[in-house]
Amino acid sequence: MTPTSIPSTHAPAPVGIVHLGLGAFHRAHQAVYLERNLARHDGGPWGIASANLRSNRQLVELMRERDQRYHVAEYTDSDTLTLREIAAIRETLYAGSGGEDLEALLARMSEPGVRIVTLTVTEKGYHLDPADGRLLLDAEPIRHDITNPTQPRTAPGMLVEALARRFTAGTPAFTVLCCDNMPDNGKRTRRAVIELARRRDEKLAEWIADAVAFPSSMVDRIVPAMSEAEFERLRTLGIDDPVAVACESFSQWVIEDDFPQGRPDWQHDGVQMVADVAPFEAMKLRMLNGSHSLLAYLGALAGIETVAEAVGRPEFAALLRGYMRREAAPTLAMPADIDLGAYADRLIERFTNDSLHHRLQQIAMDGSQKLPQRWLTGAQKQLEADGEIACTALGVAAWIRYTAASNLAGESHPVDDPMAETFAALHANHDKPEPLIAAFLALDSVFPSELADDARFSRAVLDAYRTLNECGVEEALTILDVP
Ligand code: CS2
Repeated sequence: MTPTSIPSTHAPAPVGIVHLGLGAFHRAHQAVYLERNLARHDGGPWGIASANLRSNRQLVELMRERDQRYHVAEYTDSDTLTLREIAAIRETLYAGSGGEDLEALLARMSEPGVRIVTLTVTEKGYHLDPADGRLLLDAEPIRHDITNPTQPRTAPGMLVEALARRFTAGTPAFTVLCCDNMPDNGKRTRRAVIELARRRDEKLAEWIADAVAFPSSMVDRIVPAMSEAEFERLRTLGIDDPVAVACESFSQWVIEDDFPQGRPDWQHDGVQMVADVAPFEAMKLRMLNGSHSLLAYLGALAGIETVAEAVGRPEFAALLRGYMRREAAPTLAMPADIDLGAYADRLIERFTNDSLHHRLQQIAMDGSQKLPQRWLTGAQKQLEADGEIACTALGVAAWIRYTAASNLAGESHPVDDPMAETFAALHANHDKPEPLIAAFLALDSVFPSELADDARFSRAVLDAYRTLNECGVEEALTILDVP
C-alpha cells in the first residue's frame, strides 16, 4: 500500500481554543478540522491548547517531545490510506491529580484570546445522572470541586473556575462546545456548569446563564484505541510516531451556530453549521452508536473480538439493518434531504472496514452512561407508538448478561463502568432471571421508570435474557422476533 501523505506546513497559530480531553478522538477529529482551517489561512487565531484531566500524562510528555506534531492515519479500506501530519495543537497540559499544569490550564482558559473551550471527556466526565441529566452533587469528584472550587478536578469544575476568573476580571465569557456523545450535549453541559456554579456564588451562576453560549454538536468518526500492531503497521510505512492515531476516513461534525465571541470559519473545512443539531444527534446516537452497542454486547457474549468480525457475520448484519429500519429510524424526524436508508447502508459499510481493529470491549465500556441515549429513549418512543422493540430488548438483555463479567462460554472479561460494583452485587444476589432483570430495570439512573414499568418492555427483556442464556447468541437471533 502506498499512502498519500499530507504534511503540515502552516505558520504556528496562537491559542484561541482550549480543549479538555486530549484523547485519540480529539486528535483524530476536531484537531483535523482545525488543521484544515489553519492550512487554509496559513495560521490564524485558532490554535489549540489541549489538556488531559485524569489520566495519561505520558501522552502529554510525548506530544511535547515531538513539538506537538503527530500523524493521523485515515483508512478508507485496507488499500487506501491517507497520512496527515497535524500541528493544530500548540500546547499540551496534564491537569490530573498531582498535575503540575492545573494552574497553567486555568490561566490559559482565562485569557481573553481564548474564545472557545471544547470538550471530549466522555459521558461520565460530566457527572450527570445518565437518565435525567441532573448534576450528581453527591459524586465524590463533584463534592471535591464544591469544597475546593479553585483547585477543581472535574471538567465542569474547571469550566466554573475559569469562568469565575473571567467574571472577576471583566473578560468576556468563552463559548463552551461539548463534543461528547450525549443528547442535547450543549444543554447538558450548561446544566452541569450552572448547577455547580450555583453552589459557589449565585451571581456567578446568573452571569454564566446570561453570558455563556453552550452550542450543541454532533461528532462522528470511528477512532479505535491504538494498538501495538497498528503502531508497527505505521512503522512499516515509514511513520515512527508514538502519538499517531488511526481512524476511518469518514468524518462528520455538525455544530449549532451560536458563538457570540466568534469562531473559526470551519464551514469551509467540512463542518456543518446548523440552527438545530438535535435531529442529527438523535440520528447518530440511535443509528450508529445504538448499532455499535448491539454489536458490542451480543458480539462479546458470542466471543467475537472486533466490529468488522461481528458485522461480517450475516446474522449480525441483518440484526443491525432490522434494528435501524424498524426500531431506530421510526423514532427520528429528519430534515427532508436526509435519507435514513442510505445512512444505514453507509454505517454497515463503515463497520465493515477491516483496517480498523475496533474492539467490541472498547465500545462495551460505560454502558450505564450510554444506554439511555442509544436505546432507551428510542424504545420509549416506539412503545408510545406501538412500534417494535425486539432488537432493543435483546440488546438490553445482552448488556445485563455482559455485566456478569463473562461471556456465554464462561470466559471472563472486565466490566469497565462507573456502576460496575452495583452490577456485580446484583448478579451475586440474584441467580434467577426474573428477579435479576427486575433488579436491573429498577436502576433508575439508567432506566426511566415509564420504560421499566412497561410490561411489554420488561417481558421482552426477560424472554431475550432467557433465550440468550439457554440457546446462545446465534440461535437467539433466530428464535426471537428479530430480523
Ligand atoms: C463507540 C463510539 O465506543 C463507543 O461507544 O460507539 O466511540 C463511536 O465509535 C463514535 O461515536 C463514532 O463517531
